[in-house]
Amino acid sequence: MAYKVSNVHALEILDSRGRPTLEVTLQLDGGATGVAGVPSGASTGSREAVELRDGDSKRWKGAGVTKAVANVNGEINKLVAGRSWKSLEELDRAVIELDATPNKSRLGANATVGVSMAAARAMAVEDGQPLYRWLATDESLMRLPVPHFNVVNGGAHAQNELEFQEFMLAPLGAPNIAEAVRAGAEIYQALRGILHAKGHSTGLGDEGGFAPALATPEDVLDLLVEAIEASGYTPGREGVALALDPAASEMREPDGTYRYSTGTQLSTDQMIDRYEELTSRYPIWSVEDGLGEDDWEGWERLTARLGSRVQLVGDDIFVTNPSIIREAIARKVANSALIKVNQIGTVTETLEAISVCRGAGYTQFISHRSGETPDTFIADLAVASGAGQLKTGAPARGERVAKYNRLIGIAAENPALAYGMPGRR
Ligand code: 2PG
Ligand code: MG
Repeated sequence: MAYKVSNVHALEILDSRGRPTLEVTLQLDGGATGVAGVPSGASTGSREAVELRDGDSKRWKGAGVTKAVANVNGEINKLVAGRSWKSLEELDRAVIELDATPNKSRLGANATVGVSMAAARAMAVEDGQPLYRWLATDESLMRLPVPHFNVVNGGAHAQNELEFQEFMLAPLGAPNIAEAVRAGAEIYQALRGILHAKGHSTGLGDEGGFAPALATPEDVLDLLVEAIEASGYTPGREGVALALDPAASEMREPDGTYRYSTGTQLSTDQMIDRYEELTSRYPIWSVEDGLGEDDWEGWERLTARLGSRVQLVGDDIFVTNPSIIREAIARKVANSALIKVNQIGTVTETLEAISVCRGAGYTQFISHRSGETPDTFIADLAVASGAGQLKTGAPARGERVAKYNRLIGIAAENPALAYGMPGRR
């Protein structure tokens, strides 16, 4: 089966933060069309594939994406249109070659990932398959992921003092995705009530979580446990567990310490002690980016200390890059990788990163970006890969809810699909 592309083109549209991003449309000769909205991060890893921004201070303060749009409509269209492609991989590899840089800095990873996502969608339509089934390399692995609802936002995603970026609810023990979504949303509403009653702001951060003026992670974790119990759920792995993304690269100082905006400064080993204490005291099952992207030795010690009982997820440190993940596996750094399509810039390389993790027994955690569109590609990717976990913000705000709703739709189409982490049922 070959896919003949007739045209690919892009537009500069808005993302959920009101910043410009790309919408890419790819058409096949047979009439099938795929459209994709490109996500964009705020707390980015330094080795991510490059998001091409115009740098023209007269438009969007330099954040415009007309150059990336022009690369899709020009060079990339010229390469892919009018040709038959055997597979998405063949098309992605050709685009990577056309870019000819190690990090997609010439064409822009925002251009290449948009083309890749739109191509996958169009190819699935041509084959008459839903995207999740078309993306699956082994259908027996497919499952509905545990949604990780980011209900309190700090760090680069909010204007408060809270140093940790994300506090998530993970209904690991829910019987199915619909009940997991209900749990997340009920606890989110309960949390709003609790914050309000205690006189805290219920204003929202970039991912739809509350952004109260709380100072320490303990303050937030106490409220989360209270909200879980008040909603009639059990805190912990059998019920609703907690997950953190401190995004510690953002706290890293040039002298190698970690600084909280409250002034506290901790060494790597003090940070590790802190995670040991927090994960013993609270029902936290997963910690992402507990240390900075350049603190590989610290990560080795963190993994040796906590890796047998806590999921330790590499985001900024791995940037969905298969070669970096291979290096991490060899060095026993982390036991899980965050997976973001735009960090690496094509769907093919994203699938490769997932398979490298799987081969080494590292879990895979599919993720949105803090800047999103209503695009639901990652919900399908999570099901297709069988990763078992997806984080896509709070159970509120259209661009986040769209993904959770897509999972509910996929479950309804496939009543036999299992829910939860691989190994469960
Ligand atoms: C993260 C992400 C998504 P950003 O750090 O995991 O929640 O944030 O998209 O800003 O990098
Ligand atoms: Mg992260």
